[in-house]
Amino acid sequence: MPYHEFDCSKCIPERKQHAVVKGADEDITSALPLGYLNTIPGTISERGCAYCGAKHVIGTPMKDVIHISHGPVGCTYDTWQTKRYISDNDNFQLKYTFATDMKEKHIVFGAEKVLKKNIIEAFDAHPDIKRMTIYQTCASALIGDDIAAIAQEVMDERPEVDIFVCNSPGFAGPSQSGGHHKINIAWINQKVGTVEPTITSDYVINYVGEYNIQGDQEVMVDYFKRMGIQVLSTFTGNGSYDDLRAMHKAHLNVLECARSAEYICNELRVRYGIPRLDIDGFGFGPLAESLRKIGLFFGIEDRAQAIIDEEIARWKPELEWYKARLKGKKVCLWPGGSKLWHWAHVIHAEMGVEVVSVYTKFGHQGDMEKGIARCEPGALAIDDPNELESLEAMYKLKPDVIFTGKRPGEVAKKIRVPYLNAHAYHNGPYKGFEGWVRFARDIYNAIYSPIHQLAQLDISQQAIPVVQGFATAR
Ligand code: CFM
Repeated sequence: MPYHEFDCSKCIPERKQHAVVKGADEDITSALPLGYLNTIPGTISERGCAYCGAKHVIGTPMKDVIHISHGPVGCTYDTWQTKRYISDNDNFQLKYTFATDMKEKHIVFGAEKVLKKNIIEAFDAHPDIKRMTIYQTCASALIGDDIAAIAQEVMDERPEVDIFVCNSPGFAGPSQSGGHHKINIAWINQKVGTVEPTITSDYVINYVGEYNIQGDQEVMVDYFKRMGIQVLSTFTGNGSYDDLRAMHKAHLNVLECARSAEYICNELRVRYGIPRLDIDGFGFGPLAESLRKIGLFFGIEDRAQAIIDEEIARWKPELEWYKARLKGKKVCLWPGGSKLWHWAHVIHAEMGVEVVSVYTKFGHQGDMEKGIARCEPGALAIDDPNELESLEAMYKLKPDVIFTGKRPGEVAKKIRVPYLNAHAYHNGPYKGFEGWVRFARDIYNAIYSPIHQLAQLDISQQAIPVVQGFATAR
């Protein structure tokens, strides 16, 4: 059923179809908001752009690479260090950011020369790094600089270096999701198959759609290694550029975030015959099932089961301690894409936390469908939300905590609703058995922190008219 009371839909009637409440006996599809469309003009969307999706979600977690943006400095600077994709390469990929710093004169006369100068300067400044990715931005795309030709010139002059070019300007899609697609396809077209790996196991995987947020990748890779599996590459968290050129030699693609990386898995299946296995590293149940599935594929279920038994025996009592204290608490689960369905059911099942709302900034309809299917009737689903809608939802639903990003999170704090960072985490990793307990601990700390008494946290005392006043004042 549509969420008719939304003030925002009074100003922008089209928004009505983007916010829907799951009814008691409706089939799921009738409770689906519209999704993955261009943002409606007049709403202030929380989405990122296609450049950001390509560079900051997928490209830059690669650890042994100089990542350059060919564009004005703001594209690079304003997106620098907004994520926490750590690496075991002394976090080189997080410490530095590179831009060609295009100015007005470059827009008029072209910026290919300045690009080449920057590529060479960057390599010379970091003599140990021989790999580079270059990202087109709106500015360099509009003037038509031929980045691939410049990259080839440098590779011809310096045979020891290798450069990947990603043409995904900000306008290449309605959101960051357009950029995910573009870089997936660009990587397989340009780089996969250009390095031959050393195979050391009978069980060889690529771990795909995993970005090592606060160490997620390292936790999961540890399980795979304990099963005797060789992880040829990780696309792309803590991933190495040359390992990712060898993806074509894996026996199996183990896919974590399908929203951002199913494209390359599907292409690896078509071009190289490598099967795709979707897994889920969040929550004891889904993770155990995932390890079993991988074990089953290779005929090593016993190894998977041994790890599951050991880890659950070790961590379950702690999870139960938190569950007893979190039971019945209400959360708005407001991430960007696939975390909405990775988390919805398992937060409820394993921590007792009730999901009263899901939203996705850029997820496709399938993501929302899976998310809503995993919520109880009455849950509010919002596609491509804006600040006003989030505020109204918090006043009406009165959640105990919300899981979202920094910007909407700060808005929540202003009305004294505690928030956890669903993107970069608070004290992650959150994947793995241990990680899931860390997540429960962060939720517990968010809800029970004594700071809320000092700040007189009581959303039930705060009236909705504040939001309506907000709307009318505009
Ligand atoms: Fe996949 Fe991600 Fe997500 Fe995503 Fe993202 Fe992210 Fe996210 Mo922030 S790749 S869709 S574009 S799981 S950056 S690591 S947390 S919005 S829900």
